[in-house]
Amino acid sequence: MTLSVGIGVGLAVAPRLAKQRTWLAKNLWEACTHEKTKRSSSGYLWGSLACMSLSAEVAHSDSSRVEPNTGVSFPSSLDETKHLAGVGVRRKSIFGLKNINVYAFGLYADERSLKEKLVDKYGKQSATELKENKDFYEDVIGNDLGLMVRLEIVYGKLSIGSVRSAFEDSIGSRLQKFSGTENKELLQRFTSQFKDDYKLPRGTKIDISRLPGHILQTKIDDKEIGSIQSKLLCQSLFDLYIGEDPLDKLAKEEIRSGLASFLTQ
Ligand code: DAO
Ligand code: DAO
Repeated sequence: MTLSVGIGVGLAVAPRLAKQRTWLAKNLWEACTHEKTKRSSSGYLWGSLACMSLSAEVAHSDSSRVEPNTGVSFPSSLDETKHLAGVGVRRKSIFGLKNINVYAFGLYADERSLKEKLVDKYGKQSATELKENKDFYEDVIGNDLGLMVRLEIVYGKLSIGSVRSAFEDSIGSRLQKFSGTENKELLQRFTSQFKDDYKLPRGTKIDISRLPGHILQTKIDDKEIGSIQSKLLCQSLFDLYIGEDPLDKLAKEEIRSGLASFLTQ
């Protein structure tokens, strides 16, 4: 009884995340109730184990989401203003030979500021319509609303030099796309926050947030290392994850559905 109440509550609080586990939950649940009615002692044991693992599954899915390629786990919410929309992985090909996983990422949005800025324009659309609506994502990327991406490093040998040259490509090309000019100075201001003596071992967490007024703030393992006020820089950064040509296509889809459901629910 206690168990089924626990499961009911777990599933109700985390409908989105629990969905992916429904198949597992259903099968375990069937095994669980079936074994219990049989009442044989070994059946009872297996039934109980299945029930325990089911409640562990549900409890887990309620509070975090694991990025499947890297096993990195992201809390479903970090505080009242940061709810996880989706997760993904940043890969990099080395000499065209093999792909390495560089970092896992989770994109968080402030549901309240998302609604405040965009509900008038998109509030009448269903989640399915919204998910296909490119204008909606352009508006999420370009508006002054709360977004954060958390990167967790998984590659153990990342050097600051390779990080700098990666953003010169990825962010640099977007600054150009959105503004029509190179913006070398802005890119330089961003990369100069990252001093040569910073270390980025596996497990380092980098939180990059858009704060009110288009301020892009970077924290490494919770320590603020710099903030830059620039709409163009914020837009270029989030375009990497949810724009039309993203770093991880599957993640973009997942994050887009997450954002659409935040606006419509
Ligand atoms: O060591 O040559 C190598 C591979 C390094 C890949 C670097 C990719 C950097 C991606 C940006 C990381 C941002 C934290
Ligand atoms: O993946 O290509 C990319 C770009 C990621 C941009 C993230 C910037 C984070 C910078 C932290 C560096 C710390 C030295």
